Amino acid sequence: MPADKCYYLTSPIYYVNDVPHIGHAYTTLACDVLARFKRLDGFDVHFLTGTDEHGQKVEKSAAAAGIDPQSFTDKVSQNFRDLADAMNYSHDDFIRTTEERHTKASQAIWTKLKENGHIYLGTYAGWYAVRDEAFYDESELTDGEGGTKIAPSGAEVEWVEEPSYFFDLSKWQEPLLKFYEENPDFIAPESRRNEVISFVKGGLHDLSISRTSFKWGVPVPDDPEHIMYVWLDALTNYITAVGYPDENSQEFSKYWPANLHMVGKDILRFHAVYWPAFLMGAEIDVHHRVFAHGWWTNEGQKISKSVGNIIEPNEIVDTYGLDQVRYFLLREVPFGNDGDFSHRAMISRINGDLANDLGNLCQRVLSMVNKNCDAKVPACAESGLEDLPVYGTLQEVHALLPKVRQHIDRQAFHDALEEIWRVVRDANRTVDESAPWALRKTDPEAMASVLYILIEVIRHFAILLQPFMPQSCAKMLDQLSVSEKAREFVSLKTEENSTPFDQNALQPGTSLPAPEGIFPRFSD
Ligand code: ME8
Repeated sequence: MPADKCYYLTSPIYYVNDVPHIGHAYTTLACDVLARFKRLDGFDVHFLTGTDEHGQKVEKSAAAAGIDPQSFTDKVSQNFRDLADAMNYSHDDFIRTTEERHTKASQAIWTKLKENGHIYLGTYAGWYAVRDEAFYDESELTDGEGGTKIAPSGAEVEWVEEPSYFFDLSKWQEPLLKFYEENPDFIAPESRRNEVISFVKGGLHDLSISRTSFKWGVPVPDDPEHIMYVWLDALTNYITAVGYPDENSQEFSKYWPANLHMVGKDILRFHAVYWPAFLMGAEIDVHHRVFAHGWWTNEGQKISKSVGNIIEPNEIVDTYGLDQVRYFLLREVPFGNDGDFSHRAMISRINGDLANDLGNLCQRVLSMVNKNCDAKVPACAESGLEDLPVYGTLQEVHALLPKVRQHIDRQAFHDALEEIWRVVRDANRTVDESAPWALRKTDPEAMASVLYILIEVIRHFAILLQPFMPQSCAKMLDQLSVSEKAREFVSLKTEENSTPFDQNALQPGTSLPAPEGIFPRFSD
């Protein structure tokens, strides 16, 4: 497969000590939709997710739970695997930073940076927030209660003073700015790109990349009293998973540099400043793009364990249905912006977009076919179709894939869905206009043609929407008797002026199962 037909994308690896909530589910969901889309579009996809298991924060949580860190991480990492199952993610690999392959890769990148002269030994004295596993400048802090100091993220910081290895980040200001300039799509959305550029223009300090005050992490090669800074360890997961340090391996050559690191806005700096600098320092190609999406709140409030308002993905999936939740999360908020989760908004999407628009279209068209066409794909006239109102909808549906592809390539999931829904609504309007139920007596052949075109339209929606709602679309495609191998995007017609008749179009005379509602209304 040529390299431009390979697609490697990653979610963040999550801190194991958190209870997985809707925010974690969201980032990996966006990756899942993208991965499924690319696979259906003929790409060789590698989709990575996993857990970040080292560092002081995890060590503290294990101590609080009264168990050793390894047993602790074994146990809690499972919560994120369970989340992946519950959300129906299609990842190809789930990495844990406590795996042997990862220790090897982390030590290898360290050694390479050292050999290249980018690491030196010194003493760190400054502010550190264990919650964020991040260092802060005095100037970034505000005063908290009882004389405490608070980082911009809200985390409390502590004063740290200890021997430490440093990475010469200050030397990377110019190379990074040049890289951003030459790669205008590297950071998205645009507003985030501007933030990163002005941060880098403000000057970079060398970065402390080892600690001696705790033990839970990857030991520094040749100086095991030092533990690698958890972010250097964590970021390296993206190359571990494709075979680093074996840069000649098939996996590495095929998939690296990654096409996309998907992250939340809180960790953009690590992915758009530190990680490219580490990669450049180790003479490894830099990833193509980082997308930093926005932040979810719950009914207007920040989501946090201490506030006690965590939205557990399992609970909302049980209440509303898996595909309904997947649809809602990517439709409700323009991807990149902050968003607010509210039950009212969820119900409105389920009853409006899913039940009234798409569900109703499928249900009424398939019921008419079942009743009036002997439960078989009806025959369609080969000419004179242009005069039917549904013909315009068919042409629109044929033009959808290239438009949706463009939106997906910008990670504009909401625009992709809106583009499809514009045609779903149009299809419902043309069903009313064509009134196939009235044609039954007056012109049964025209009725058959109208219904044929409408089920072709539905076939296109079902194929296109699979990345977002895999289970529901599989049901829709089963109801149209579409074979497994005819569910990829090559089976779609994509020319505006084409008629439905090609080898992948539904074959008249094919038996169809009795239709069943797929998108029920939600009532309290
Ligand atoms: O930062 N809204 O892990 P983490 C949207 N281990 N997204 C949210 C969210 C919210 N309210 N809350 C969390 C780490 N997220 C590091 C990452 S990567 C090499 C290491 C999502 O468990 C969002 O993607 O704190 C955010 O970036 C991520 O969870 C942080 O997860």
